[in-house]
Amino acid sequence: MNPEMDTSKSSILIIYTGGTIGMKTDAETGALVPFDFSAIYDEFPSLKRLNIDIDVRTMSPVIDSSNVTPDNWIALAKLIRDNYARYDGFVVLHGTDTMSYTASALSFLFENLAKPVVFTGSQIPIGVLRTDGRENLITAIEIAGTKIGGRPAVPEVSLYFQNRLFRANRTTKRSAEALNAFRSYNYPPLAEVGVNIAYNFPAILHPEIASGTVSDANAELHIAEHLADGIVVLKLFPGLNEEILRSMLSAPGVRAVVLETFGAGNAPTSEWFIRALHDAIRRGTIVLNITQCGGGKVSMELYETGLRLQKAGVLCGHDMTTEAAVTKLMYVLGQELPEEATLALLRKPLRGEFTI
Ligand code: ASN
Repeated sequence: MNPEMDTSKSSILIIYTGGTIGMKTDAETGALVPFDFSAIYDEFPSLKRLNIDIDVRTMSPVIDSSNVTPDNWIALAKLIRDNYARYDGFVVLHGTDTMSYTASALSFLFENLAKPVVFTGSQIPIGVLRTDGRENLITAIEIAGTKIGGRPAVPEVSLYFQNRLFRANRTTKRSAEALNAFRSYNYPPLAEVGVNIAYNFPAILHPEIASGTVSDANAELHIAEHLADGIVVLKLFPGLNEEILRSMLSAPGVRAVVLETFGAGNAPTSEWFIRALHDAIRRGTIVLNITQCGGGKVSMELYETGLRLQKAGVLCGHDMTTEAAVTKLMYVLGQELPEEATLALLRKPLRGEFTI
C-alpha cells in the first residue's frame, strides 16, 4: 500500500444506467434478466470487506447504450451534482457501446470536478459465470473510494475496463469481442491494475491543473445544462464526391463538422474539396480536423494536403478521439458564446482531451 494512502471510510454512489453489465442468468429459465444492483451486498458479500459505504441509484428507464441521448447525459450530470456533497466518489455503470461518448460528454459538462467519476461496464453480463463485470465493478468502486493524503486519488472522469483506468475523454471502444474492449491510444493509463493498483500520478488531472488556479480545487461543482445540436462526423475516403460533400456541409442545422482526415490530418488538395470546406467555414460552420487513425495526431503544417485545410480555416483537433471531438463541440457550442470565444475554447484543451 502507498504510505500516504488514506484509510478513512469512503462513501460511493453507484449509478446504473443500463447495458450488458446489468444482466444475470435466471437460475430456473436460463434467460437473461436484470440484475438488482440495490441488493449489491447480497450478490457480492465480499464488497463488505472494502472500507467503503455503497449506495445505488438506477436511472429510469434503464437503456441499452445505443439509445443514449444528450438529454440522458445532462440527467446523469444533474444526478451527480445533486449528490456531490454526500459522496466521495461515483461509479457509473453503462453499456460499453457508447460509454466513451457518455463519459467524454460528462468530462466536459462538469466544471471544477474534484471527485472521482469512474465509468465501467462489461462485455459479458454480470450474472454469467465467466463475466468480466465483477472485477470491473469491484475495482471501479475501490478506485472511486481511494483517497491519498485526504484527497481523492483520481478526481476526474475516468473509465475503468480490464485492468486499466483511463482518462475517459481519451477512450474509444475498439473491440466488440475482446474483454479489453477500450483503448486510449494517445494518453497513458491513469492506473494499471495487477496485484496492486498502480496509479500513474503525474498523468492524473487535478482540478487546480485543469483550471489553471489553485483555489478552484475547492470551488463548487457546476454543470453545463445545455449541449448543442447540429454536429456532423465526416469520415474522408478516396472517392468522396463533391455533390454529396456539399449537401452534407449545407444540410439544415449543421453547426460543426468533425472531419476525420487521413494520417497526420491530410485531405485531398482538389480545388472543389477545399472550396466546399471554405464555403462552409465562411457560412459560420466550424470544421475540426482529427485523424481517422486511432493513434497519433493532426499536424496540418506537415504536408501541403494539411496546409491547404489550415488556410481554408479548418481547426486542428490534435490527438482527440471522435468521441471527445463530438462532445466537446456540443458542450462549447451549447454555451452560445461569440465566435472568437468559441474558437478560443476549441483551440485549447479543457479537460485534458488533447495534447498540444
Ligand atoms: N449493447 C450493450 C450496451 O452498450 C453492450 C454492452 O454493454 N457490452 O448497452
